[in-house]
Amino acid sequence: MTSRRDFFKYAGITGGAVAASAVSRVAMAALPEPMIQSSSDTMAPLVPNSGRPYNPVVTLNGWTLPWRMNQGVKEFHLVAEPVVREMAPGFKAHLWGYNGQSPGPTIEVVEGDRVRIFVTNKLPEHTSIHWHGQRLPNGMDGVAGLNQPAIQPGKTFVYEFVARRPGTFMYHPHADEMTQMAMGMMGFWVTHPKTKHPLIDDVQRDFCFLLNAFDIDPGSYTPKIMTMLDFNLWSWNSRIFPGIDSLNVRLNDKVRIRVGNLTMTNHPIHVHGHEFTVTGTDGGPTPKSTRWPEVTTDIAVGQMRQIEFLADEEGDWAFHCHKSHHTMNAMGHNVPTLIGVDHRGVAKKISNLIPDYMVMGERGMADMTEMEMPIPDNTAPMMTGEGPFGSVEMGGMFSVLKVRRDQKVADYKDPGWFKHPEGTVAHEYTGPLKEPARFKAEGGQSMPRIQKPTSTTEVKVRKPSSHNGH
Ligand SMILES: [Cu+2]
Repeated sequence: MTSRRDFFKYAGITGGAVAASAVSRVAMAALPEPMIQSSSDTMAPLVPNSGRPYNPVVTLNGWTLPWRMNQGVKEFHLVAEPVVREMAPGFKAHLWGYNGQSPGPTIEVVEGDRVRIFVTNKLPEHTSIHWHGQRLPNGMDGVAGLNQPAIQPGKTFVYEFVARRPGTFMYHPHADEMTQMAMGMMGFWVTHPKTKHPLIDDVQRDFCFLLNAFDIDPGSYTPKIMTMLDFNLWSWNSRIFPGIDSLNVRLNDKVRIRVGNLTMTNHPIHVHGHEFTVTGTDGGPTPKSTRWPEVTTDIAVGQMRQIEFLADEEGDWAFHCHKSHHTMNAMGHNVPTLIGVDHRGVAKKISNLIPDYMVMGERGMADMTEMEMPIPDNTAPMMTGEGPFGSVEMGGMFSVLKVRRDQKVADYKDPGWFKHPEGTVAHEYTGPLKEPARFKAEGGQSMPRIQKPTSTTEVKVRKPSSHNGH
């Protein structure tokens, strides 16, 4: 892999926008040079330097694939290959993806563009790509066996179609799908409108990411591909909190976030401090009459949702999946609830036998974030992330929407933690505490009983054997 990377010299890829329209010297202009991304950072939006103009998206912890124009056709080159993805600092996974990363690069085109995509298969098994949601000729739909022969290892296929309708799409294999999606093969696709569209508003910030999930045992690198539902890593673009970059916007920006779900369960995606509307699905922009305010929207398996809101409240706002076990990282979850159980004495005895033994959960699980428990190498902590007030106690599908008055136009840099105005942070109360006024059975503020019970009813317990013979 290293020699191939050296060979292609991916100049200009690190730390910012990538030069578009690269033409390979070695491929004699037959194929667009495959751009490879080695970083899992959020790359700056790729402002188009050829074709129709548009306001580009920002892929969370990802990037947009440069293209070249070839006689009016936008040409892209995707390489399906094994990749190493840093899912969070200190935790790397051996996945499959496209052009160096999982997910693959975002493809951005304009409504009406003729698009040609070369797909080179460097996986050890056959693959194909399905262009989820697109209107296209049936033979370009990418279902191996049904619409085309599978792309064998070492082969390159060409897909070509016109991006007929604007909106939010994704791509993924339709060959040995369970394995290939469990390994991280997927990518985002955005088709921008050609002209002003009555149902598509201009926005100042346009983010996109895919929901995905992996089952990687603590201390190992490769996902278990036979897992159907019980995944242990819930990720956005194959990143887990605190590895997911924040969404940094300027106060009063109109913000669009596009999300696609390629996991095997639904995710109620929730934003704090603002209300949004769902303005589009993978079926296209939604009619205005169907839009209502929400703070959470459920994204079902195989669905895409586009949410929009005015970022008019300054601060660091949590943005996450509302399933609480999806904001945790790999853990053993066959753990009994031990809240209220006093372990003193027992722990000492056990630690004589097992030196690393630790007590978990007698006051809830928050203690876990403060404990220095030995964990295997290459394992993400279960709940972590240092915030300005301590541990955020989160993992998985969690990030922060940072709304700042002084964030510059089109600047996506992390502004750091929010500086709260004086007197606007919840704080400890140190004054006198009154006895809480507890409810009385009678004579309180509740409706009085109509009549006093004349007798008390007790539950009668019968032995199972006494059921016989009646
Ligand atoms: Cu979720």
